[in-house]
Amino acid sequence: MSIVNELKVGLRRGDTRALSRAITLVESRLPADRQAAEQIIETCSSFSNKTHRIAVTGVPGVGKSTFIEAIGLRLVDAGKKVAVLAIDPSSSRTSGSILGDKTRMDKLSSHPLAFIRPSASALTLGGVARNTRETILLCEAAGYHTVIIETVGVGQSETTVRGMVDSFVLLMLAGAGDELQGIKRGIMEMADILLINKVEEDNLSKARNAHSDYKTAMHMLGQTEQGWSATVGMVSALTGYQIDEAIKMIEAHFAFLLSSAMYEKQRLSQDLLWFDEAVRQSIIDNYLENVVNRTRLEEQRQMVEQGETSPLEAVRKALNG
Ligand SMILES: Nc1nc2c(ncn2[C@@H]2O[C@H](COP(=O)(O)OP(=O)(O)OP(=O)(O)O)[C@@H](O)[C@H]2O)c(=O)[nH]1
Ligand SMILES: [Mg+2]
Repeated sequence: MSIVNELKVGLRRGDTRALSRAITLVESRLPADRQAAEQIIETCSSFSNKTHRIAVTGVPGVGKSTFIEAIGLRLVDAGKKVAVLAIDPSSSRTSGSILGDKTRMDKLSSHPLAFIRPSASALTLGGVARNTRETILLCEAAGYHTVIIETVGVGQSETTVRGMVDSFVLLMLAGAGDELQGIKRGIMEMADILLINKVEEDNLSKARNAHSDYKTAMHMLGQTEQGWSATVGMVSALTGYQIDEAIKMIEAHFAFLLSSAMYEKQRLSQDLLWFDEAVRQSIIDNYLENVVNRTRLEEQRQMVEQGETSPLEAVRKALNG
């Protein structure tokens, strides 16, 4: 059996080894691997089985991994298959080893219904987006109904991830100095559910104030593009405080998407976004595959560096020969 068929069969059976191998193909930059990956991806249907894609974001250390483990454990205990993907666009600097440690999620990862994959990718943001979308599809093909994506709250990765998920969960801290903790307004606007994490006895009253402030702030921001009014809650990922309520909030958003037909609409517009990005990426890849193009580009680049030509002229020469 060819590797492609072997992996397709493995995925259909929900075999995690086949899933890991398929993801490795998707992450590979070798043309032969990419071709195999595309053949596998093509057989993964996009939204026939109404899977739920959830992003969890927030500043470093806010408790994203701990929160994902807490909700993930409850979901698998309820018999759901949960896949967790972690994206860190900056992980190229750490070769992923630190990320690997941080996303261990020990209890969840040892559960037979959970699959955890830190995506320590040294690719460009465009590459991260491409890999992650495809990885989501592979997980769904392997029967994971819920796919949770952890992303560091640094800005651009959020927008990319927002374009891949159904529900966007933003974690915040209560009273950590600045009211919005450097979380940009744009990221708050994207949130479907905002949760204040690390709410424990010693900061309960501070958290209640923050809760009401954030409720006002989210109300002022108005409804999301899908016509949803963001909900705000308080949790402790560590103690489990209101974790069941948080799951209910996330599930309520999912139910809203399904009942309003926004689920399909959002996924279709995300597919369009994917198409546009894939076209752009493929044009770039095709161009750079050609050695003559690469050489010409490098020559012109050096000329710009040495002030021998203007950037625009260099572009024209590089692209038109
Ligand atoms: N007290 C308390 N500590 C928490 C809670 N959630 C997470 N922590 C702690 O906060 C630290 C960071 O938690 P992580 O889950 O790794 O945070 P993260 O947002 O995934 O961090 P990065 O992946 O580095 O961005 C750890 O020491 C956790 O034990 C909580 O609800 N209460
Ligand atoms: Mg983490």
